[in-house]
Amino acid sequence: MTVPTSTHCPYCALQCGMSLAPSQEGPASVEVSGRDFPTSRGGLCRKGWTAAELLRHPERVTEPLVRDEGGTLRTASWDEALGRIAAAVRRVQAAHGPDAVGIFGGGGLTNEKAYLLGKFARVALGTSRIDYNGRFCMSSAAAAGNRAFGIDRGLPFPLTDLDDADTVLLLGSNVAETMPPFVQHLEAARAAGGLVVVDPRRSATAQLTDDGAGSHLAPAPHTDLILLLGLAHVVVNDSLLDSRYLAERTRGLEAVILSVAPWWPERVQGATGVPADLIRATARRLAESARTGSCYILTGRGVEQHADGTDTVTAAINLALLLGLPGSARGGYGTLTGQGNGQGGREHGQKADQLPGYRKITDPAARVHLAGVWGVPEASIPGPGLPAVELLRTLGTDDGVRALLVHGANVVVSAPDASMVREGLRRLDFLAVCDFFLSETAREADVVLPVLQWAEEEGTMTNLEGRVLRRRRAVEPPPGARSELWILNRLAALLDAPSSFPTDPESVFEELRAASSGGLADYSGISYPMLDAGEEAYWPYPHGSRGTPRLFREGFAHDDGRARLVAVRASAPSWTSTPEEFQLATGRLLEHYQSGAQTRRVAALTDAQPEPRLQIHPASAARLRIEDSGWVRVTRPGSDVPEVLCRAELSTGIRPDTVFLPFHFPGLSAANQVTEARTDPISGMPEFKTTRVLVRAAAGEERP
Ligand SMILES: Nc1nc2c(c(=O)[nH]1)N[C@H]1C(S)=C(S)[C@@H](COP(=O)(O)OP(=O)(O)OC[C@H]3O[C@@H](n4cnc5c(=O)[nH]c(N)nc54)[C@H](O)[C@@H]3O)O[C@H]1N2
Ligand SMILES: Nc1nc2c(c(=O)[nH]1)N[C@H]1C(S)=C(S)[C@@H](COP(=O)(O)OP(=O)(O)OC[C@H]3O[C@@H](n4cnc5c(=O)[nH]c(N)nc54)[C@H](O)[C@@H]3O)O[C@H]1N2
Ligand code: SF4
Ligand SMILES: [Mo]
Repeated sequence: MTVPTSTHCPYCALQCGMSLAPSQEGPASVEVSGRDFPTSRGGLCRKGWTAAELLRHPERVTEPLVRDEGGTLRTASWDEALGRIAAAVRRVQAAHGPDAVGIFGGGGLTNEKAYLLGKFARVALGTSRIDYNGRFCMSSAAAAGNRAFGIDRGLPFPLTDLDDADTVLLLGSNVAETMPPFVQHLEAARAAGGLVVVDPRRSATAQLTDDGAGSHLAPAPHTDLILLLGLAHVVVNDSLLDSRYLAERTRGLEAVILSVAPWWPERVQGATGVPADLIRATARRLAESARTGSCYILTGRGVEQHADGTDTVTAAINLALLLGLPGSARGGYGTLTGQGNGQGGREHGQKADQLPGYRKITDPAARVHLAGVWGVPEASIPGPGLPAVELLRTLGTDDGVRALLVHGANVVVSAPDASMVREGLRRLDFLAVCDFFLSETAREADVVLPVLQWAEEEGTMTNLEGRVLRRRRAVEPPPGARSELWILNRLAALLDAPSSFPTDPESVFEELRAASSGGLADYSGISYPMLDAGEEAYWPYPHGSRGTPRLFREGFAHDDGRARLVAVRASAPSWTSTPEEFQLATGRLLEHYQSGAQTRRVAALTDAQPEPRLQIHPASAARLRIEDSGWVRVTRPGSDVPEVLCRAELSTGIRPDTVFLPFHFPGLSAANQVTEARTDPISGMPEFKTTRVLVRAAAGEERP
């Protein structure tokens, strides 16, 4: 009998343990089961259970495709497809310089692929223009973490530490839908009545606070910064701060005390809609738990994906520092990373400003180190490129990116102001997309290269705890598909690139170890044999050490070992809703993953959620004569972007001034048609979570 393969789910950052056994249905299929693993304890969500259906899906791309003269995609040999890419790269770079070729990567790529992609950009293409969809996901929390702690790791502690928490403040995160097996780690806090969920909607996660399990704070969208300043105000005002910790372990207290002074609870109530008494009670609960129990503050995309996301996360970290939590045994602060390799994907060089090991591309010592590992002159490594939204904005412009290679992202659906992005892609001289499905982005391409799916490849992923995991091959890939490592190797050869581009994941990992050595995200002590023997590996894991499950116990990563409290300011919101005008919040449904390129192809998931619905409060709907399941139009006033057309879902679980739309769907109902490409000035994170929109019932003739 064949032994089942131990691996992890392909989708989110929880990286639930999975076991893949050979299936009765033939050698190309596998039976999925949950496997004991600390984050998931045998649990899987519906997406995980059905992931293997995509391995032999009829719509899978299994041969290279090239666009013929008539404009249609036809199958081609690997030689022809790769030859076209190499020729286009040479042509565009000869005419417009190295930066005219760009790369857009993804946080779902294994560490090995992300590393080699970053190296390919700098060494084979000599371009600075590389960034990835993690910019849409993690960048504000990363920027805030770096600023406060000098390092950015999603959870600086194992997830199972939450099992003992009596209070958890969860801001803008809907784990009950986005990481269902995570919910078991909130049981202790719920039993103690201490789960506090902050969300403008009564989300599935907010409902976990019912029946005495905690409280739900429903601020107006985009007012979390004020709410957090208000909570800190109460902590300061009631003398609930941990003065000894603040004196010994932090800097910047005085400025933060001044910055929270103007946000007394009644004023915060006026701005956010959260009752002043609830603000006081929440702050006191947090402080009591920090003193006598175990208290965690966690953020998700709901508070991060804003034009002031970095400052909002900073305010959450400040609150945690005031209570003495980060680095203590009594709790901490963390952000919940999103994509399968959301953590590792940002550590090894596919971010515009970074080199492997979470090094700064502008740091002379980092450049010398990488030049040594890669065997290239330091001066040949380009400088920092452009963050994702800016990079996409330059597509097809005179001095912008004119040829783009996409690996693991579906920007036509998931980038803000998506119709602008589609236009940009259409202006390009050349677009190549690596994917296993003809995603909406791949449909725009001149060349599509079929790559391997998770159960067909070896590699490593770094989960939301900063723990490095092994992804393992359980089935043979379709004969026409190739690994991305092989593709990068072949393209590098066609472009006469210096250095080497190994095709075997373990060899790439060995190089990544050396490349990351001495960096913040040091993986040099981690190896495949060690992971295969079942050892736990949390970075930083320098050679000869034992890894770091808990960061900050000894000190923070700034030179003086202290954390920084950074005073942030909020302005009172100027927006008031009118009968037709709402704040549009966007987010996720349990059944679909991201742009839906994968999950919209799974019958059970699409049957459960076939289309997006605009969640709207019945009182608002009645005013606008919108019926449940009736068609609505959503527009962004003052813009000429296309409208969104979808059905309404009436629900008392949302504020009357707010509407909510999931972003997993393409075409007329794509939420990102109306979102704006406005970004956080520090992180480059787009404002996905609030857009001012007009909503109206669609007239009869407007309905599909
Ligand atoms: N089912 C599913 N699971 C996923 C994914 C998926 O696509 N589908 N994607 C994975 C990835 S990449 C990520 S990043 C994570 C994201 O995981 P989450 O952060 O949990 O997901 P979202 O639904 O984007 O946002 C969470 C909540 O933020 C709320 N929100 C919106 N605006 C605001 C606001 O202004 N303030 C506050 N406090 N809350 C607000 C929304 O109502 C929503 O309930 O999920 C991962 N898991
Ligand atoms: N309005 C709105 N928009 C959002 C968000 C939001 O909350 N609201 N959330 C944002 C967030 S947090 C994220 S993370 C982004 C994600 O947005 P996307 O970049 O659209 O993410 P996916 O749908 O996962 O796209 C991954 C694509 O790569 C393919 N793929 C998967 N694995 C691999 C691989 O190993 N190699 C290659 N070459 N291809 C692969 C998949 O088939 C799919 O087509 O969306 C962002 N967009
Ligand atoms: S919670 Fe995330 S990792 Fe776990 S099964 Fe669902 S999608 Fe996969
Ligand atoms: Mo994400």
